[in-house]
Amino acid sequence: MAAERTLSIIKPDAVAKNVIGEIYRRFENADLRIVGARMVHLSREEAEKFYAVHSERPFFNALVEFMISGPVMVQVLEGENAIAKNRDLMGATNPKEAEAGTIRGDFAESIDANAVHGSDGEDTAAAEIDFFFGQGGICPR
Ligand code: RTP
Ligand code: MG
Repeated sequence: MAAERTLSIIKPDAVAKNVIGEIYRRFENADLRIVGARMVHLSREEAEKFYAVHSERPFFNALVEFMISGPVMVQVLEGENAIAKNRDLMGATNPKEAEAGTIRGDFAESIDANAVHGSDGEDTAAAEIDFFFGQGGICPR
């Protein structure tokens, strides 16, 4: 299978916990390469745009508030089956349901402060990578 790319975000809770390196280690151990990365403190407008698909959901405001509460670390992961592989590494959305050994199982506090975001399909991966890296910043190897 050809190499695939996905967008990953280490959310404000995990950045505050100083576990960026721990999470990067898990990507690398799973043979995912970081081919682009930037740290950003999202504005409300950016967070609302990024999560626009959820704009009608009851948790939308809490999600946006949380995502702008501190800086996030954004990366493009590349590798075989990268989208599904990253979702497996992340674990269940609700950390109460996430298995130990997954990123959320080990680092997430709550369904809002759940440590990481990962694209959920080919179309969203392409759109989310474009959102953060459309002006450049990906370094293929
Ligand atoms: P993400 O997009 O952040 O990778 O997470 P996900 O695919 O596992 O979950 P998704 O359904 O896309 O929801 C996006 C984020 O919204 C928050 N959420 N809160 N209170 C709730 O019922 C609820 N449901 C979702 C979570 O922070 C989730 O990561
Ligand atoms: Mg999602």
